[in-house]
Amino acid sequence: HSLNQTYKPSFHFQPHKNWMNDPNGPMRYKGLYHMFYQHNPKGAIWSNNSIVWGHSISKDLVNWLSLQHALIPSESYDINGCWSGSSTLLPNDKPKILYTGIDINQHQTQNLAIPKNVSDPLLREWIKSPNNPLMEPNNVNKINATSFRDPTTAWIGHHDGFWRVLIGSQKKDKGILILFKSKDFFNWIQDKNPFYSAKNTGMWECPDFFPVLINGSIGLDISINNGYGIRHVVKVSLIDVSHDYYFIGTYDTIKDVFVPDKGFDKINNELSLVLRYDYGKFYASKTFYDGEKKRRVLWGWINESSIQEDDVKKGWSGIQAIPRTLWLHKSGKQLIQWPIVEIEKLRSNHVNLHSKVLKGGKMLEIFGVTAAQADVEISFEVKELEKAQVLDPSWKLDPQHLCKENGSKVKGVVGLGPFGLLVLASKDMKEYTTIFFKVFRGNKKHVVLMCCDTRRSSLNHNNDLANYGAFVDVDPINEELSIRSLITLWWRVLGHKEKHASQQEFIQLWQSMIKHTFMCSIMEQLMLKSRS
Ligand code: DQQ
Repeated sequence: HSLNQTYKPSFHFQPHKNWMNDPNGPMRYKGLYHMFYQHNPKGAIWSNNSIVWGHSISKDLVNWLSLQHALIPSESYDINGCWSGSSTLLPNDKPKILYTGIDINQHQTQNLAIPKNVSDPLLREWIKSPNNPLMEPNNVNKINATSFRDPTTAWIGHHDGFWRVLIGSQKKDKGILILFKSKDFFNWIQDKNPFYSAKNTGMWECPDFFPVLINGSIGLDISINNGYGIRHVVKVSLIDVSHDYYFIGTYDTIKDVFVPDKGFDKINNELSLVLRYDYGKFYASKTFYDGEKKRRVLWGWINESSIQEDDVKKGWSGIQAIPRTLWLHKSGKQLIQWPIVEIEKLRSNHVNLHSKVLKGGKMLEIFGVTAAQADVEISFEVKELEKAQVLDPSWKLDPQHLCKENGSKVKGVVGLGPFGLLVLASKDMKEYTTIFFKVFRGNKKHVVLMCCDTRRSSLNHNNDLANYGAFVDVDPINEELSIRSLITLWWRVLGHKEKHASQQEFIQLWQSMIKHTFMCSIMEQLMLKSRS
């Protein structure tokens, strides 16, 4: 039963119905992509005792076939939920899942599951190890029993042959990554030093750890860890602020610790200086290495913008962001991301708008986009850059805040900006989503601000109508400012009485910018638009 494309967004991964959150254990196995996810099969909202691992497979990361659940709560160590985790491909293509179980006492334990039949490329059935739980909080290790979860993909240390895995945790207000080692994947020993930790950050959820090439965009298997020419990335999801932060640094294979580069060590005192994968809604993300295509692919969860009552009415909640290929920029200072190329095969009817001059306060309509999905590419060449306002140092430099100033003003352009797109504007202009740039003059070069304002995205003010922004490192003197925006317009007839059913439109925007150089920021959010 493949997904009925009429009723599902073509761009985004989601289950047939009900609640979904974190991506879990993504991998490629015997020519198929596997995607697991946190799922409540009983309803469209979160459940504190019935979360399972949903499971789907795909040949291309675009079209998905949904399978039976891979893991469901069944044993004393996971009876209150099968929470997030990762998969590891052991030598000779032996997949294993490590996941967090919520036990009868609501304690968090780490457990192993293996395929019942490795010759089934669909890996439909998973068996929980009789040795479970493999890692658990106790009086000796003094691990916080309710802050001990989300194992990473495991990697092997080539000098000692031991497997290693990281578990997210917290000690007082300090986020920590606990390292466990094992010779056989069953018996795991806790390392005395945390792999990495930082003060004032709270619990670190869904950690991710992987190598990146210093020079080039191809991906690397996690077990490549002592080669020349690689750096390492640690990602943590901060529960208090619901964002995913990453650090680039060195993996010291002897001490078994991660040492962030200068500039990435700011998390202790200034979170806003640490880079995020995404400046919109994007959480609990996880990468995997796609050995076939030699790339590292990033998945992340986008939570709903509607309120729970509406989620229950519509029968589902949560989507996964478009998978992105991810690599290190040649500067070594940030990661670059771009939607997987496969998504481009969904493009069919081209609508072209030739170069036009956009005057201050004027709007241009793009006619002819009638599809339910659109993949929009647009670029702006900015004239008269010298007229850009100077970025006054006394202004608060929080980009989200700067986006708010004048952000909602579509007309009345002052200096350079805002200019950009009004997406899915209704005829009466009562609803639209604004994606725009503003250009300022900085000390040495121009400062480009990229914003997404959803305050007018819906007339239903119960929705989260947030405002997003980030600075993007491009130089408008030498290059155009470009945006790619993936738009899903999805409606589904609600309720049983079709005649009286209301229609809802769902818009999901993917936007980013790249132009020969930096991939600078990505914002992605789900917006709910309702029409009577
Ligand atoms: N979601 C899972 C946890 C994880 C959290 C539970 C992050 O394992 O820490 O569904 O969204």
